[in-house]
Amino acid sequence: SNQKQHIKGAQVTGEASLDTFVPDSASIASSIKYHAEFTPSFSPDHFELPKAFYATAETVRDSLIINWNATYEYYEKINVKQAYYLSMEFLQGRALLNAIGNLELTGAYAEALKKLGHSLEDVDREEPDAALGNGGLGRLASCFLDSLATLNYPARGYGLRYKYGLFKQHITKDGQQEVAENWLEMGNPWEIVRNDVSYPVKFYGEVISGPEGVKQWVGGENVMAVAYDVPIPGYKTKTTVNLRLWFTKVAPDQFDLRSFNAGDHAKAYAAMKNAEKPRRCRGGGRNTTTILNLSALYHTVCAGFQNYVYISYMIASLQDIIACYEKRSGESENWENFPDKVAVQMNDTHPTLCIPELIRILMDVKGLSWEQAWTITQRSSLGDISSLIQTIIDEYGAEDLELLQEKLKQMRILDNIELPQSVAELFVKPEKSSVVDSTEEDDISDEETKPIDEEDQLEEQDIENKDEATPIEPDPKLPKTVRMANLCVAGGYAVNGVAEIHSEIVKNEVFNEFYKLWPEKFQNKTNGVTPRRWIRFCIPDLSKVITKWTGSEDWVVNTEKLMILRKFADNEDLQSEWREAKRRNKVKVASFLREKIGYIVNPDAMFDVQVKRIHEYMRQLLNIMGIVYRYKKMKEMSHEERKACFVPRVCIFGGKAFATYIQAKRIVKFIADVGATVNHDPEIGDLLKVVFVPDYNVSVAEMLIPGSELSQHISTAGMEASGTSNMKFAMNGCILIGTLDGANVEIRQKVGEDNFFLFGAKAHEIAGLRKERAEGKFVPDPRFEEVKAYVRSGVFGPYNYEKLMGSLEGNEGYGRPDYFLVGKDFPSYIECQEKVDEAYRDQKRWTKMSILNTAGSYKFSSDRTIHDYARDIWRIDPVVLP
Ligand code: T68
Repeated sequence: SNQKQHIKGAQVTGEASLDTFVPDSASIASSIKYHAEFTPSFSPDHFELPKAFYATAETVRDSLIINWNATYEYYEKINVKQAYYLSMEFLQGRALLNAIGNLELTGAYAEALKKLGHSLEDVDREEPDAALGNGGLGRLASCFLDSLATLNYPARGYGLRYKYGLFKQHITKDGQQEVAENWLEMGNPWEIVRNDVSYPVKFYGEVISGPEGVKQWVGGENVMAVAYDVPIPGYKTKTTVNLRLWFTKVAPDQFDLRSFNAGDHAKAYAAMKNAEKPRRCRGGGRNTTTILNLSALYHTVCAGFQNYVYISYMIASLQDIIACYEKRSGESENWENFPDKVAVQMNDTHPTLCIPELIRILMDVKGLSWEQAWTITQRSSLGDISSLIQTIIDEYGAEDLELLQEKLKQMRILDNIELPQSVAELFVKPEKSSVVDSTEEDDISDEETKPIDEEDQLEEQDIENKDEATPIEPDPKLPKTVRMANLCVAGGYAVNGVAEIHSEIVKNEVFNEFYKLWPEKFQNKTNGVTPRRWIRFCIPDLSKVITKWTGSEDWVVNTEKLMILRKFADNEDLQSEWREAKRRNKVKVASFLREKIGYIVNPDAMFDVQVKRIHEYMRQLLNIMGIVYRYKKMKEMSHEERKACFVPRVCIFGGKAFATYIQAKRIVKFIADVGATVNHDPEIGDLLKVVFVPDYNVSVAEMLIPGSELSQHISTAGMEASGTSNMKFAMNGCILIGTLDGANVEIRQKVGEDNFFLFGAKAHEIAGLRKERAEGKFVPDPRFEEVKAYVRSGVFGPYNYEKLMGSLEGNEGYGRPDYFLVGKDFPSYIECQEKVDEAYRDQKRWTKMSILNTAGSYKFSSDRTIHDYARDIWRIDPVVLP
């Protein structure tokens, strides 16, 4: 009752029920003071930052807990079917403003904090950005949680509580440097540890013969996975979704991942058991712990996500789902009904091991037959091939998989699946290359170009898959890798691509064999993003304009209302309000750039932005080569000519390169070098600025996207599964320049062809173009040759650009020439950029295009995606709490 009292605050008396209580600024201030004093994270004397943030967040969490308890109590009571969203990544970003926005308490909190001597803005900035993921895949998972809660769908999220988030990126004269992101350093006010919810995760063990010769796997060592719950509030609803993150009782930083990956499991275990063991350092002064934990995140989920340890923790999710099912069904427990109560969605193939694990539990623990277990599993698990291209590439480069192989054998997956194809080959392939330790960053040579190497393996694999007549006999002596995606397709009830073009590629190319076998499994669910975080809260002034012109705030939960804007796109009043709102956000970006990196940029220049992970297929290299071309042309002109010919632009880049992805890091260095030259060229002045924003993350995106005018989504066609930042930019009235790839195709349809700058080769042309390129038949555009020569001439400093420029030509030692077709698309790209300048000169036209982008973005709300999943795949209905 004390707890309730302080939540209600000093002013609340009488009969007010906690469920209906809406706090005012005075009660909020008193709650904040309570936490500042009684929650033992900081000393009591001063109410300063960051303490003010933690105390504030704790009061919000209190409110969330009340709603959250009500949510799950009710689901249990009515025993409703739930969706379980399993993802190795959640890119949550900051939670405070989002939570109080959803609770409709932003004003009250701002006032309360003011009384206590702080601004809400300053308090917000103290929150660490929770980056338990790399990019699009993790952010999609977070948008989905927001929509699930907002739309009142009975659901839960499951993931991993990584001790370190994705690294912090510093940009120095040498390019990208990585620094550990210790996001939990001061504690996480949003989470609650559930010491009573923990499950053993078993390693090793043996297969024993049980009664009647039935074999069973008995696990050996146990590690305990403990639940940490994070409440995810919906917008203007009491429904609060639980994100359950697993953590080990033995901290993962004590686990010797390096030895484990190298096959020395005994040593890894010894290290893990000795939790107090002092941290070791290794040569070069780099701290092993840091490396291990960073590796745990991005090697596990990026390079070798089949890494057994982390996926094993995910297996705790399944035990939890089963325990929850048993608890709810009580006496009437009937496993046949399991799929009527449970839909397990896997975000990409990373959590695929849950499929054999569910089968194992149902057979070995619950005593079901193979047929029953297989059918139940198929009916309740669902695969989402969200980053298929990368995934397939990754899994064929996987390492150290003896354990997985063993486990699958133990689960008798391989003995029992009957398919018209060679079973062993579908799920397990012999390891061709020797085992590589993916955590050995130091050992990776400068020649490393990982994605390309992996592409090679993919191609080999494709050939194997297609060659039914001559199946390759797996060599039993070699270690084997699991084909996670194949397992996912076979073991799941449905598989979906994440944009229409991607779903077609999935059906017609990547999984064509499976598609022929089970056409009914294959679906499309075009991705979406939450309009709460990505419009309503990140650009409040434009939101007000939208609300005014669409007549209400309904668009926040019903984005179809954004289409109303279409009929006013030419209206001068709307246009001037629109321009003002956008300009205010450009000014915010300009001050951020000044504060962060000391660059002064002109807010009246066009803000041209490319922010996403740095990857060759995303072609930041094409963007920067285009900028170099622009710069060179400017240099060749007189001052007057320059001004007449070019619209002033601020070209902004942001994104992280994987620490071991050398080619991507070269691209970062190149962009930074071009910036250093161009930005200090007095002849150029405000006409061109090139900025690399360090440490791009969710919070930076929330500030940058609203202030952008042109955004670049220029991947080699067929390589971007969907993209989701393209949707965020369109929502924020930003015009896209892009290829016909991923969701760009659908965005262009919705915003109108005239309001999208299209260029480049089409997906179906790519294979032919690559072949032509490899055969030396490609004739490069002279402007492209000119740019390469200019870079090589040393204008941008002494760095050796040969590796970068050479990759565009296929010089010896690098591999395939210009695999991502930068040279091929260069002419159409720079010509398209000329059209961009022309359009921008006519501000009326540009504003109209901007309005039509926001209007047409209605389709790309994650609410639409979640409704589609719920209806077509999960078969769950919304439940509004009483
Ligand atoms: C992204 N995938 C897709 N993967 O690239 C993007 N992969 O097109 C899509 O919009 C988004 O998923 C959501 O569906 C990723 O971000 C990864 O980060 C990743 C990590 C580990 C292994 C493989």
